[in-house]
Amino acid sequence: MPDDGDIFGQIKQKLVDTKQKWAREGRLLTGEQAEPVKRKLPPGQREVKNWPVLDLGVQPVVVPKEWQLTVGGLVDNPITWDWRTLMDQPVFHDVSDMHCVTAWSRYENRWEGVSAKHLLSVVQPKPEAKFVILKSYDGYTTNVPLAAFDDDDVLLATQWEGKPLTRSHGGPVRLILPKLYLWKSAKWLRNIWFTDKDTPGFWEVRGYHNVGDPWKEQRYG
Ligand SMILES: Nc1nc2c(c(=O)[nH]1)N[C@H]1C(S)=C(S)[C@@H](COP(=O)(O)O)O[C@H]1N2
Ligand SMILES: [Mo]
Repeated sequence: MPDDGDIFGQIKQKLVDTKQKWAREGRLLTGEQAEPVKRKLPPGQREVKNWPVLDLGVQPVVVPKEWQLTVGGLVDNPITWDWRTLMDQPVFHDVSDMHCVTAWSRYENRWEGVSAKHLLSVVQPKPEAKFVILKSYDGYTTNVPLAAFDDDDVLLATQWEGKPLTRSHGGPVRLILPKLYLWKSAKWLRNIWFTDKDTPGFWEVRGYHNVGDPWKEQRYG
């Protein structure tokens, strides 16, 4: 007990009592032990600090003024967006990791663009739509389950680390779908097609996995 009885002494004693009680109860203890390890990577991946460029050896020149995105197939409201219309959509920011099937991963990329959730709210896929086919200005295609496209961290990216997406990385607009290997994230995005019939894309018909979840190491198959 404090013997001076002043208000400051009493408040302090209350804090001490609380901390002592927490210590007796073992507050916040998990009962687990851990080594101070680096953040975990998906199997077989290594971290890089740079951002490698991978494509088919063709980097189409798509200037914002001429860029258009058409979204159609099994949707209630097919759309064609030009750059100005894209810029009128709500801005979405996110930070996420990239995992490339060639075994590099890059942590915490800061993205800006338009969220897939917003796009879906505009086009309204029909209940029969189960797959999304992405087509690009270089002729590249890739397919993803609608359930994977319809996720909080998926976006049509226009900026990376506060700067416009460069041509080599798929500018002016590319998909970013962080939970699947990066080959699913179509660069120079041109067309999004909703379908009830899955259609394997460029790499999927060449031996890459149809889904491509890095945590399950779905590289090939
Ligand atoms: N349009 C288009 N998108 C593409 C590709 C491509 O060749 N064309 N390559 C894919 C592959 S295999 C990878 S690993 C990533 C690479 O993206 P980056 O060059 O920005 O790292 O883009 C994917 N998206
Ligand atoms: Mo790739």
